[in-house]
Amino acid sequence: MSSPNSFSVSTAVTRALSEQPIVDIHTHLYPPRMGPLSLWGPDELLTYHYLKAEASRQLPPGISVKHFNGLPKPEQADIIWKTLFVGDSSPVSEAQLGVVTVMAALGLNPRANDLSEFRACRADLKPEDYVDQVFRKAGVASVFMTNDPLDDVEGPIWQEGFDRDPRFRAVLRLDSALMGWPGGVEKLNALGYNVDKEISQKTVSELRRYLNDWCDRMDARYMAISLPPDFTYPGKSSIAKLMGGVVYPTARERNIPSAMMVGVRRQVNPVLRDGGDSLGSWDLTNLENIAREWSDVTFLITVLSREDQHELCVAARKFPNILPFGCWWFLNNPSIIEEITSERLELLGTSFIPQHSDARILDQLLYKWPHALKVIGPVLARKYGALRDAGWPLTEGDIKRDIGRMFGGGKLLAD
Ligand code: RAT
Ligand code: ZN
Repeated sequence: MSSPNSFSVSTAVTRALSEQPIVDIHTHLYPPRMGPLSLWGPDELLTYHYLKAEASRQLPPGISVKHFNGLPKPEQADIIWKTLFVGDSSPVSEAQLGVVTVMAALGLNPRANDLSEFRACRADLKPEDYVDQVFRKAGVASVFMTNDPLDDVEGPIWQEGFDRDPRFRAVLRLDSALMGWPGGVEKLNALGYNVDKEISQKTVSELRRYLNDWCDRMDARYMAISLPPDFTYPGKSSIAKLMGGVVYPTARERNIPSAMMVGVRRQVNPVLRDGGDSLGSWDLTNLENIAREWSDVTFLITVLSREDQHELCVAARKFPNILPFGCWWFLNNPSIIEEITSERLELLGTSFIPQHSDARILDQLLYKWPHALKVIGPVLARKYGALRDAGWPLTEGDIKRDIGRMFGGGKLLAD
């Protein structure tokens, strides 16, 4: 270990980031044992909804999005490849750059005319081995999944049981059960929970039984839900009643975090399916209300609107049970990550989780983490430089320790 002031801060930060096993606290990744949920390879990578939305702006003449939706996945991937990578403009968007980074990491030519080389390159590889390879290359130790027992594909996989891979940790996702209430009633009934459309005492206690049973069965490390920008708490809406009557008390009782991902306006353009969601700004006085009322529950919070980021930091200064995390979705772009990470460091020190990947396809770990760390590294280095300039005898050990806490899942999600 070097003595204070004798080492390069930026080299030390880069080293600490590259040596830190990353705990990725929100993804949509699943282990190969979960069969069709486990996505990897060029056809999945190219049909990622971020890319689909971008391709929809310039599809070849005669191909509408509706027509595109009906095509088999490999054909969709070919169209997106031709449109966004072989066309007459450079692939500079974050999602496009991501594909280029993945291909380069796999030793492929990203300027290829078609996907044949990419499709052939791992044809003989077992998915389990590819998971090992990608985790190792990306420096990822473990990922948190997005688990929904009401999902028609996922539910039966849990019911039948499978060998767990400890690197894939469970998170009970609540959107399909609780959002758009009473939309989830039928499926909850089918699983044996005696809930009614009316949010009665019986419904509340049956929903709590659902949450407890499934947190137990999955060994869920936290519960998560995405919420629209008009979510108010307290309130008379079904979702406000369900959060206050079901989710927060269960989080308290189990002593696990309640994660809220707020600001999504679902399906503003439904033809784009997963790519058709947008965002809006949230009134964070609602978060203050929640954090004040449930002061013994930890809230993992990420908000989708850029305008809300500063207010989230201020709210977290007032309430230690608010833990901001990640630069989510439309914010997962270098210019915005730089801004958000800087303001979080300035207002919260190191007491936040800087990033999650939100990867849906295994290969994406090969770009989402390197891209984010390329921006976060210099932001951290500038801050440590300022600290040393101010007279703090900084050591490499300090940097390593902080990075360990910020990227290793924090004390809540570390093991
Ligand atoms: O970033 C995404 O892929 C979004 O479609 C959502 O999955 C979002 O992250 C979510 O978890 O709702
Ligand atoms: Zn997500």
